[in-house]
Amino acid sequence: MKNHLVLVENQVRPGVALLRLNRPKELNALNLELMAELRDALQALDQDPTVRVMVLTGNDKAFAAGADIHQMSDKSAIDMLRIDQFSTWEQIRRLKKPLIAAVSGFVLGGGHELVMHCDMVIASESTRIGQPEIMLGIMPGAGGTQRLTRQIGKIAAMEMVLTGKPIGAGRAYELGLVNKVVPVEIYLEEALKLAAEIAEKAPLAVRLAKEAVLKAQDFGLSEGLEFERKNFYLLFATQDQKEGMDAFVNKRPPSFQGQ
Ligand code: DAK
Repeated sequence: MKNHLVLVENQVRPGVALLRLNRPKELNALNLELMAELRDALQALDQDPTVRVMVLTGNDKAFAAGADIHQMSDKSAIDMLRIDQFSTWEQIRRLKKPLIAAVSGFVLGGGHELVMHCDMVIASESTRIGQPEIMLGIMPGAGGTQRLTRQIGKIAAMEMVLTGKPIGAGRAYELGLVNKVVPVEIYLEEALKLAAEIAEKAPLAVRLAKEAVLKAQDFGLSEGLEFERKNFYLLFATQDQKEGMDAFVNKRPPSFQGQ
Protein backbone atom coordinates (compact mmCIF):
# COMPACT_ATOMS: atom_id res chain seq x y z
CA MET A 1 0.00 0.00 0.00
CA LYS A 2 1.17 3.53 -0.74
CA ASN A 3 2.71 5.33 2.23
CA HIS A 4 0.94 8.69 2.17
CA LEU A 5 3.13 11.70 2.86
CA VAL A 6 0.06 13.87 3.37
CA LEU A 7 -2.98 12.57 5.24
CA VAL A 8 -6.31 14.08 4.30
CA GLU A 9 -9.51 14.05 6.34
CA ASN A 10 -12.59 15.76 4.97
CA GLN A 11 -15.43 17.25 7.06
CA VAL A 12 -13.52 17.28 10.38
CA ARG A 13 -15.93 20.14 11.02
CA PRO A 14 -18.76 21.09 8.64
CA GLY A 15 -17.09 22.36 5.45
CA VAL A 16 -13.56 21.92 6.83
CA ALA A 17 -10.83 19.61 5.50
CA LEU A 18 -7.65 18.78 7.42
CA LEU A 19 -4.31 17.96 5.79
CA ARG A 20 -1.45 16.57 7.85
CA LEU A 21 2.19 16.44 6.70
CA ASN A 22 3.29 12.88 7.39
CA ARG A 23 7.07 12.37 7.45
CA PRO A 24 7.44 12.49 11.24
CA LYS A 25 10.84 10.74 11.39
CA GLU A 26 12.33 13.39 9.09
CA LEU A 27 10.58 16.23 10.97
CA ASN A 28 8.29 16.60 7.94
CA ALA A 29 11.16 17.71 5.68
CA LEU A 30 9.52 18.78 2.44
CA ASN A 31 10.80 16.49 -0.30
CA LEU A 32 9.58 16.69 -3.90
CA GLU A 33 7.19 13.77 -3.45
CA LEU A 34 5.56 15.31 -0.37
CA MET A 35 5.17 18.69 -2.08
CA ALA A 36 3.57 17.08 -5.16
CA GLU A 37 1.17 15.10 -2.95
CA LEU A 38 0.34 18.23 -0.97
CA ARG A 39 -0.32 20.26 -4.11
CA ASP A 40 -2.57 17.54 -5.56
CA ALA A 41 -4.53 17.16 -2.33
CA LEU A 42 -4.98 20.92 -1.91
CA GLN A 43 -6.09 21.38 -5.50
CA ALA A 44 -8.62 18.55 -5.21
CA LEU A 45 -10.09 20.07 -2.03
CA ASP A 46 -10.09 23.53 -3.61
CA GLN A 47 -12.37 22.08 -6.32
CA ASP A 48 -14.55 20.06 -3.91
CA PRO A 49 -17.89 21.84 -3.32
CA THR A 50 -18.29 20.24 0.13
CA VAL A 51 -15.11 21.99 1.35
CA ARG A 52 -15.05 25.66 2.30
CA VAL A 53 -11.84 25.97 4.34
CA MET A 54 -8.67 23.88 4.58
CA VAL A 55 -6.36 23.45 7.59
CA LEU A 56 -2.74 22.37 7.16
CA THR A 57 -0.83 20.90 10.08
CA GLY A 58 2.18 18.74 10.97
CA ASN A 59 2.74 17.28 14.42
CA ASP A 60 3.54 18.72 17.87
CA LYS A 61 7.33 18.41 17.33
CA ALA A 62 7.53 19.77 13.81
CA PHE A 63 5.29 21.47 11.32
CA ALA A 64 8.22 21.12 8.88
CA ALA A 65 12.00 21.51 9.33
CA GLY A 66 12.45 22.83 5.81
CA ALA A 67 13.02 21.45 2.35
CA ASP A 68 14.71 18.04 2.29
CA ILE A 69 18.43 18.76 2.58
CA HIS A 70 19.40 15.18 1.65
CA GLN A 71 17.47 15.52 -1.60
CA MET A 72 18.99 18.93 -2.44
CA SER A 73 22.59 18.42 -1.33
CA ASP A 74 24.07 17.15 -4.62
CA LYS A 75 21.94 19.23 -7.01
CA SER A 76 23.43 21.65 -9.51
CA ALA A 77 21.85 24.99 -10.43
CA ILE A 78 20.65 23.42 -13.69
CA ASP A 79 19.13 20.43 -11.83
CA MET A 80 17.21 22.89 -9.64
CA LEU A 81 16.08 24.84 -12.68
CA ARG A 82 14.94 21.67 -14.48
CA ILE A 83 13.06 20.33 -11.43
CA ASP A 84 11.23 23.68 -11.40
CA GLN A 85 9.74 23.16 -7.99
CA PHE A 86 8.53 26.73 -7.97
CA SER A 87 5.59 25.78 -10.18
CA THR A 88 4.33 23.44 -7.42
CA TRP A 89 4.58 26.23 -4.84
CA GLU A 90 2.95 28.67 -7.24
CA GLN A 91 -0.04 26.33 -7.60
CA ILE A 92 -0.40 26.29 -3.81
CA ARG A 93 -0.27 30.09 -3.80
CA ARG A 94 -3.16 30.20 -6.28
CA LEU A 95 -5.66 28.26 -4.13
CA LYS A 96 -9.03 30.01 -3.98
CA LYS A 97 -10.24 28.80 -0.60
CA PRO A 98 -8.77 29.88 2.74
CA LEU A 99 -5.89 27.77 4.01
CA ILE A 100 -5.13 27.96 7.73
CA ALA A 101 -1.85 26.66 9.17
CA ALA A 102 -1.85 24.97 12.59
CA VAL A 103 1.80 24.84 13.61
CA SER A 104 3.94 23.56 16.48
CA GLY A 105 7.64 22.86 17.05
CA PHE A 106 10.01 23.43 14.14
CA VAL A 107 8.79 25.73 11.37
CA LEU A 108 12.00 26.24 9.44
CA GLY A 109 13.17 27.32 5.99
CA GLY A 110 10.77 25.99 3.36
CA GLY A 111 8.47 24.96 6.23
CA HIS A 112 8.02 28.61 7.14
CA GLU A 113 7.76 29.62 3.49
CA LEU A 114 4.93 27.12 3.15
CA VAL A 115 3.24 28.67 6.19
CA MET A 116 3.56 32.07 4.49
CA HIS A 117 1.57 30.57 1.58
CA CYS A 118 -1.27 30.05 4.09
CA ASP A 119 -3.80 32.75 4.94
CA MET A 120 -3.80 32.55 8.73
CA VAL A 121 -1.65 30.82 11.33
CA ILE A 122 -2.42 29.36 14.75
CA ALA A 123 0.75 28.43 16.66
CA SER A 124 1.48 26.37 19.75
CA GLU A 125 3.64 27.89 22.50
CA SER A 126 6.51 25.58 21.52
CA THR A 127 6.70 26.87 17.94
CA ARG A 128 10.16 27.93 16.66
CA ILE A 129 10.08 29.85 13.38
CA GLY A 130 13.25 30.43 11.39
CA GLN A 131 14.89 30.87 8.01
CA PRO A 132 18.12 28.89 8.63
CA GLU A 133 19.13 28.57 4.96
CA ILE A 134 22.14 30.84 5.53
CA MET A 135 23.68 28.10 7.73
CA LEU A 136 23.69 25.82 4.68
CA GLY A 137 25.40 28.35 2.43
CA ILE A 138 22.20 29.24 0.59
CA MET A 139 19.36 31.70 1.10
CA PRO A 140 15.56 31.44 1.18
CA GLY A 141 14.12 30.77 -2.28
CA ALA A 142 10.35 30.36 -1.88
CA GLY A 143 9.37 33.76 -0.50
CA GLY A 144 11.57 33.93 2.62
CA THR A 145 13.12 37.23 1.58
CA GLN A 146 10.10 38.77 -0.20
CA ARG A 147 6.93 37.68 1.62
CA LEU A 148 8.71 37.75 4.99
CA THR A 149 9.99 41.31 4.45
CA ARG A 150 6.56 42.54 3.34
CA GLN A 151 5.06 40.92 6.42
CA ILE A 152 7.49 41.95 9.18
CA GLY A 153 9.60 44.74 7.63
CA LYS A 154 13.23 44.98 6.58
CA ILE A 155 14.94 45.13 9.96
CA ALA A 156 13.35 42.02 11.48
CA ALA A 157 13.53 40.09 8.18
CA MET A 158 17.24 40.88 7.82
CA GLU A 159 17.91 39.51 11.30
CA MET A 160 16.05 36.27 10.64
CA VAL A 161 17.51 35.72 7.16
CA LEU A 162 21.12 36.74 7.90
CA THR A 163 21.53 35.05 11.30
CA GLY A 164 19.35 32.02 10.60
CA LYS A 165 18.33 32.02 14.28
CA PRO A 166 14.76 30.90 14.97
CA ILE A 167 12.33 33.01 16.97
CA GLY A 168 9.80 31.79 19.53
CA ALA A 169 6.02 31.90 19.25
CA GLY A 170 5.67 35.08 21.34
CA ARG A 171 8.07 37.04 19.13
CA ALA A 172 6.38 35.62 16.01
CA TYR A 173 3.07 36.94 17.34
CA GLU A 174 4.56 40.39 18.03
CA LEU A 175 5.91 40.51 14.48
CA GLY A 176 2.57 39.53 12.96
CA LEU A 177 3.68 36.14 11.66
CA VAL A 178 0.95 34.26 13.53
CA ASN A 179 -2.63 35.13 14.49
CA LYS A 180 -2.68 33.46 17.89
CA VAL A 181 -0.45 31.47 20.25
CA VAL A 182 -2.06 28.80 22.42
CA PRO A 183 -0.91 25.80 24.51
CA VAL A 184 0.32 22.83 22.49
CA GLU A 185 -2.69 20.72 23.54
CA ILE A 186 -5.15 22.97 21.71
CA TYR A 187 -3.46 24.60 18.68
CA LEU A 188 -5.11 22.24 16.18
CA GLU A 189 -8.51 22.52 17.87
CA GLU A 190 -8.15 26.31 17.81
CA ALA A 191 -7.32 26.29 14.08
CA LEU A 192 -10.30 24.01 13.35
CA LYS A 193 -12.55 26.36 15.33
CA LEU A 194 -11.35 29.31 13.26
CA ALA A 195 -11.84 27.29 10.05
CA ALA A 196 -15.38 26.30 11.07
CA GLU A 197 -16.23 29.94 11.77
CA ILE A 198 -15.10 30.99 8.29
CA ALA A 199 -16.82 27.96 6.70
CA GLU A 200 -20.18 29.41 7.85
CA LYS A 201 -19.64 32.60 5.85
CA ALA A 202 -20.75 33.13 2.23
CA PRO A 203 -18.18 31.12 0.20
CA LEU A 204 -18.08 33.48 -2.78
CA ALA A 205 -17.58 36.49 -0.51
CA VAL A 206 -14.78 34.61 1.31
CA ARG A 207 -13.15 33.71 -2.01
CA LEU A 208 -13.25 37.23 -3.45
CA ALA A 209 -12.19 38.80 -0.16
CA LYS A 210 -9.18 36.45 0.10
CA GLU A 211 -8.24 37.29 -3.47
CA ALA A 212 -8.45 41.02 -2.76
CA VAL A 213 -6.41 40.85 0.48
CA LEU A 214 -3.66 38.93 -1.35
CA LYS A 215 -3.57 41.59 -4.06
CA ALA A 216 -2.57 44.11 -1.40
CA GLN A 217 0.80 42.31 -1.25
CA ASP A 218 1.37 42.78 -5.00
CA PHE A 219 -0.41 46.02 -5.97
CA GLY A 220 0.00 49.70 -5.14
CA LEU A 221 -2.91 51.33 -3.25
CA SER A 222 -4.93 52.74 -6.18
CA GLU A 223 -4.64 49.54 -8.26
CA GLY A 224 -5.56 47.54 -5.14
CA LEU A 225 -8.61 49.71 -4.42
CA GLU A 226 -9.81 49.31 -8.01
CA PHE A 227 -9.45 45.55 -7.74
CA GLU A 228 -11.31 45.55 -4.41
CA ARG A 229 -14.16 47.60 -5.90
CA LYS A 230 -14.70 45.15 -8.79
CA ASN A 231 -14.90 42.18 -6.41
CA PHE A 232 -17.24 44.19 -4.18
CA TYR A 233 -19.61 44.94 -7.10
CA LEU A 234 -19.47 41.30 -8.21
CA LEU A 235 -20.81 40.07 -4.88
CA PHE A 236 -24.06 41.96 -5.52
CA ALA A 237 -24.67 39.41 -8.29
CA THR A 238 -24.80 36.55 -5.77
CA GLN A 239 -27.82 34.98 -4.07
CA ASP A 240 -25.83 34.95 -0.86
CA GLN A 241 -25.72 38.77 -0.82
CA LYS A 242 -29.55 38.81 -1.02
CA GLU A 243 -29.72 36.10 1.65
CA GLY A 244 -27.27 37.86 4.00
CA MET A 245 -29.02 41.21 3.80
CA ASP A 246 -32.54 39.71 3.95
CA ALA A 247 -31.51 37.73 7.03
CA PHE A 248 -30.25 40.93 8.68
CA VAL A 249 -33.43 42.87 7.84
CA ASN A 250 -35.68 40.03 9.08
CA LYS A 251 -33.61 39.38 12.20
CA ARG A 252 -32.80 35.73 11.42
CA PRO A 253 -29.50 33.87 10.89
CA PRO A 254 -28.39 33.64 7.24
CA SER A 255 -27.95 30.36 5.38
CA PHE A 256 -25.31 30.78 2.69
CA GLN A 257 -25.30 28.39 -0.27
CA GLY A 258 -22.32 29.60 -2.26
CA GLN A 259 -24.52 30.81 -5.12
N1 DAK B 1 15.93 17.81 5.49
C1 DAK B 1 16.13 16.48 5.59
N2 DAK B 1 16.11 15.81 6.76
C2 DAK B 1 15.92 16.53 7.88
C3 DAK B 1 15.72 17.93 7.85
C4 DAK B 1 15.71 18.58 6.57
N3 DAK B 1 15.47 19.89 6.43
N4 DAK B 1 15.56 18.36 9.12
C5 DAK B 1 15.65 17.26 9.89
N5 DAK B 1 15.87 16.16 9.16
C6 DAK B 1 16.04 14.77 9.61
C7 DAK B 1 17.43 14.56 10.18
O1 DAK B 1 18.35 14.28 9.13
C8 DAK B 1 17.18 13.38 11.09
O2 DAK B 1 17.15 12.20 10.32
P1 DAK B 1 18.05 10.91 10.75
O3 DAK B 1 19.45 11.41 10.81
O4 DAK B 1 17.49 10.53 12.10
O5 DAK B 1 17.78 9.92 9.66
C9 DAK B 1 15.77 13.61 11.61
O6 DAK B 1 15.16 14.51 10.69
C10 DAK B 1 15.73 14.25 13.00
O7 DAK B 1 16.56 15.40 12.94
P2 DAK B 1 17.68 15.71 14.08
O8 DAK B 1 18.27 14.45 14.59
O9 DAK B 1 18.59 16.72 13.49
O10 DAK B 1 16.76 16.34 15.23
P3 DAK B 1 17.16 17.43 16.30
O11 DAK B 1 15.99 17.51 17.22
O12 DAK B 1 18.52 17.15 16.91
O13 DAK B 1 17.31 18.82 15.50
C11 DAK B 1 16.58 20.49 13.90
C12 DAK B 1 16.18 19.35 14.90
C13 DAK B 1 15.34 20.95 13.20
C14 DAK B 1 17.20 21.65 14.68
C15 DAK B 1 17.65 19.92 12.91
O14 DAK B 1 17.12 18.71 12.36
C16 DAK B 1 17.91 20.87 11.77
O15 DAK B 1 18.66 21.84 11.93
N6 DAK B 1 17.33 20.57 10.59
C17 DAK B 1 17.61 21.35 9.38
C18 DAK B 1 16.85 22.64 9.39
C19 DAK B 1 17.13 23.48 8.14
O16 DAK B 1 18.28 23.87 7.91
N7 DAK B 1 16.10 23.76 7.38
C20 DAK B 1 16.24 24.55 6.16
C21 DAK B 1 16.49 23.63 5.00
S1 DAK B 1 16.74 24.56 3.48
C22 DAK B 1 12.58 25.68 -2.92
C23 DAK B 1 11.68 25.91 -1.91
C24 DAK B 1 12.11 25.89 -0.59
C25 DAK B 1 13.43 25.64 -0.28
C26 DAK B 1 14.33 25.41 -1.29
C27 DAK B 1 13.91 25.43 -2.62
N8 DAK B 1 12.18 25.70 -4.27
C28 DAK B 1 10.79 26.02 -4.60
C29 DAK B 1 13.06 25.39 -5.33
C30 DAK B 1 13.81 25.59 1.11
C31 DAK B 1 15.04 25.33 1.57
C32 DAK B 1 15.18 24.92 2.97
O17 DAK B 1 14.25 24.81 3.73
